[in-house]
Amino acid sequence: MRTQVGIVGAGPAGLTLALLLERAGIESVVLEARTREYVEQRVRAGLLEHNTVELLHELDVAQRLDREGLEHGGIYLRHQGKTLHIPMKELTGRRITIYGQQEVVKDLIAALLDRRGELRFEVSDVELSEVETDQPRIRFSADGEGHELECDVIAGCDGFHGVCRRSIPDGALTEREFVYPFSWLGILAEAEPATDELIYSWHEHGFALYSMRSPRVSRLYLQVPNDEPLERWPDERIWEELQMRHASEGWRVNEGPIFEKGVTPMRSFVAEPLRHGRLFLAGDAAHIVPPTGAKGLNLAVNDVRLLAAALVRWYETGSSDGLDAYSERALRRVWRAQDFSNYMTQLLHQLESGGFQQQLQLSRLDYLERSQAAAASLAENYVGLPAEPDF
Ligand code: RFL
Ligand code: PHB
Repeated sequence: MRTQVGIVGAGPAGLTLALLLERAGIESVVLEARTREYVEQRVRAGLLEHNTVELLHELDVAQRLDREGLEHGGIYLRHQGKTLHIPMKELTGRRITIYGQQEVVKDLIAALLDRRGELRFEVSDVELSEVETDQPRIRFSADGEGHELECDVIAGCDGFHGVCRRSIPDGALTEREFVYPFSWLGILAEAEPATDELIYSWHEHGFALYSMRSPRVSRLYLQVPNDEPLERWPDERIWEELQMRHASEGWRVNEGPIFEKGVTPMRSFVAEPLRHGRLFLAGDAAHIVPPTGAKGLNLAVNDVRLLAAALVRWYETGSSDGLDAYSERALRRVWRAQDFSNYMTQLLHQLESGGFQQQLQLSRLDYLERSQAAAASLAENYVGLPAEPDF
C-alpha cells in the first residue's frame, strides 16, 4: 500500500489534517486504533476558539456546529461569593463556542468518509520505520492481517499515549514536563445550566468549573487529589461539593441525573522539535496542557493547519521551507498556550504551598477586577491570539 501522507490517529488533529489535505488534492490514509463508535463517544473538550471555528467553516464541516454550538462572549471568575465577569467580546472582539469535542469528531469523520477519504479503524501493532529516509513506512495489523503503508511523510497525531513520539530515538527530542498535584473529576448531567456563561470558581476546598454542552446538559468539573478513586465520589457528594464551591447568594447549581463521570490528571508537557526526519508530530502527541485554559484541541487544530499548509507548498512547489519552519511556527502558539494554561491553573486551584500562594491568588483576582489591562490580557489569551500566517 502507498499513500502520500500516512496519518496515525483519528482525533481532532488527524481528521482535520486529512480534510485539509483532501481539499488540496493530497492523498492520505488515517489509521486509528479504536472503533468509530469509541472515538465518536469519547467525552473530552468543549470549548472552541474563534480560529478553530473559522477553520471548521473553511473546511465546510460547520453546519451542525452553527446550529448547535453555543456562542459565549465572556466568562465568570468567582471567589468568596463574589463574581467577576470578563467580557471577552468587548475586550477582544472575539467569541468562543461551546460544542463537544466528540461532536467535532463525528462531523469530521462524516465529512472525510463522504469525500472518500481513507480512514481505517481498529488497527493494531502500529510501528513506524525508516522515518529518516524519504520513504517512511507504517506497519500495522487490521482484520487479522499484517499491512505495510509506504508514505512520503508521516503525521503523528496519535495523542499523548501514542506510538509516534516514542518511535523517535532517544536524544532527538527534548521533553519538558510539569505534573500538577491534582486532577479534575468531570461529569455530564441532564440539567439545564444555571448560568449563561462558564463559571471558574476559586474555593478553599478546591477549584470548580461550571460548563455546559447544550441548553439541557451541564458539564461540571471539580479539583480532586491525584489517583482519586471514583468510588469516593457518589453523586450526592459531587453535587454537595459543586454547590459549596460555586456558592453565590440566591443562586444554585441545577442538579440532574449524572450520565458520565471521569477523572483526568493535569499535566503540562512539550516535546520538541515537532519533527524527526519525515515524521511530523501534531496535537497531544507532542504537547499537553492542563484543561483550565481550554487550549488542547485548539492547539491540535492549529498545528495541523500549519502542517497542511507546509505540505501543500512542498507538493506544489518542491520547497521544503514550510516543513522546515513547521516546528518553530507551531511551538510559538504552543508555548503561549502553555503559559496561559499554567497561569489559569495556578490562579484558581488550591496549591500545596498553602497560605502565601492563596493570598497571591486572591490579589491576582482582585487585580483582574480593578484593571482592564489585566482582564484584557486574560481575555486575549482565552479567546486565542489571531492565527499566525501559514508562511
Ligand atoms: P487525541 O484526541 O488524543 O487523538 C489521538 C487519536 O489517536 C489514537 N491512537 C492511535 N491510533 C493508532 N495507533 C496508535 N498506536 C494509537 N494511539 C492512539 C487515539 O485512539 C485517538 O483517537 O489527540 P489530538 O487529535 O491531538 O486532539 C487533542 C485533544 O483531544 C485534547 O487536546 C483536548 O481534548 C484537551 N481538552 C480541551 N481542549 C480544548 O481545546 N478545550 C477544552 O475545553 C478542553 N477540555 C480537554 C478538556 C481534555 C480533557 N481530558 C479528558 C483529557 C477537558 C478534559 C477533561
Ligand atoms: C468543557 O466544557 O469541557 C471545558 C470548558 C472550559 C475548560 C475546560 C473544559 O477550561
